[in-house]
Amino acid sequence: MEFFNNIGKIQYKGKDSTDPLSFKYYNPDEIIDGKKMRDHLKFALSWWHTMGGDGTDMFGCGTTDKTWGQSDPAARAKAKVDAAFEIMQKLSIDYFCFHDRDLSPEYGSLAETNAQLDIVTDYIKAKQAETGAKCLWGTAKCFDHPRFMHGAGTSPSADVFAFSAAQIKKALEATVKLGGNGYVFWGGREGYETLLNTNMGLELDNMARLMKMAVEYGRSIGFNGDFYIEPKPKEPTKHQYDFDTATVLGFLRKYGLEKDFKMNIEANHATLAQHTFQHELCVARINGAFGSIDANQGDMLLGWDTDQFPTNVYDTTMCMYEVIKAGGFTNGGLNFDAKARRGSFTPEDIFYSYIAGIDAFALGFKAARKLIEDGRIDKFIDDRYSSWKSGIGADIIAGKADFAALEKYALEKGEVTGSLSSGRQEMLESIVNNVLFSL
Ligand code: XUL
Ligand code: CO
Repeated sequence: MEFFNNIGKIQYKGKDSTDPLSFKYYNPDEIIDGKKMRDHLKFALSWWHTMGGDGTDMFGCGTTDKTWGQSDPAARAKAKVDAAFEIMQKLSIDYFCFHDRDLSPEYGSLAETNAQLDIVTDYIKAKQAETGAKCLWGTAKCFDHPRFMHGAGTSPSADVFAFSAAQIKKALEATVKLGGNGYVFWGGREGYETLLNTNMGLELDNMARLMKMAVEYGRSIGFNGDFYIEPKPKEPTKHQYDFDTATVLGFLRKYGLEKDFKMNIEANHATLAQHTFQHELCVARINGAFGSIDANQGDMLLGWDTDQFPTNVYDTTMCMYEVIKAGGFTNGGLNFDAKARRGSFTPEDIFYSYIAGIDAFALGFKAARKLIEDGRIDKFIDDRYSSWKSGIGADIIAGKADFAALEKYALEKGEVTGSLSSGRQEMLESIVNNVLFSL
């Protein structure tokens, strides 16, 4: 059955096209640097927002029908698969990401829930064989059901911890079954509201225990991909443990998890942590922890996780600049953890919003490549640090200068003002505009 029969396969029509149902910048099969654009960008559909998100918010019910014509949960789960594969195929999206419960809901018992999930993953696996669609990553929804009200791995209840472990075990199996190259831990309710009722030390130790078990089990069933942590500073809890990339790196290193885990950086989470998206990507990159991206954007005037489709080309450019500097995606990709606004409620809006996000990243990719090719920014940075290449700078880096030697140097030198140069921020920002607007 076709769900979107008034929409055909979205074609690349170039930047002069005014057809809203066409790509202006994303030409999936265009070869750039010996690789198709689709393989550079590795776009993924998010099963939760796209297949399940109906516009419900805390002030009102859904505005769009995501029942896919079925009232029975098992039949709906199957219809969702059909609709998801149709959307991916029509938008030339090669990957999808899922929470276990997005694919198939909870039933009466964990055993029944698992058995129903198997039926759905069998069905997806068959559709993958037919279409070639791939799984970017999977995860477990250990934050929705009331049992997770105080967290999953960080719950004060050992029973909840055990239940979470069982759920993650199954979600890992589903990820491996669907060929996923990533498995995500997003903190969900792993955080706290008040220290008056919280043993933070035990909660963090337990979170690490859960992750260690996931790594051991995952590797034992043939999961060779990356585990990811997705940092987020707040929402739903006041203080999420995985605040930002730097915090998460400290956690991973304390518990010896840094070899198996990389970052899944989400744009809107970065801005909630008062960082730019690029900052989070850069921290991940320089620590060898860059993994994957949840592509979206927030609204600076709102300050919560609005998960909007990304359209800000300046941000997508600086994002792709970091991705290129990190050597491109390996196991990761660009997952649209994004939803159309509640008022954008028709089936076409799914397509308009993905086209907007995809084109914004295609443009960002092209702009980032030009920025690097142009070379002015890189050369400026290189020159700015030239004092580290010879003389006292080279001695410091080589470990040849201690405090006594540096004091002698400074005393002989007197003042340093003469060797300071301008940071030229405004000039550099104007170079970025120059590159962006001459694409
Ligand atoms: C929540 C969020 C999640 C994760 C997966 O803010 O981003 O959807 O990406 O659990
Ligand atoms: Co996310």
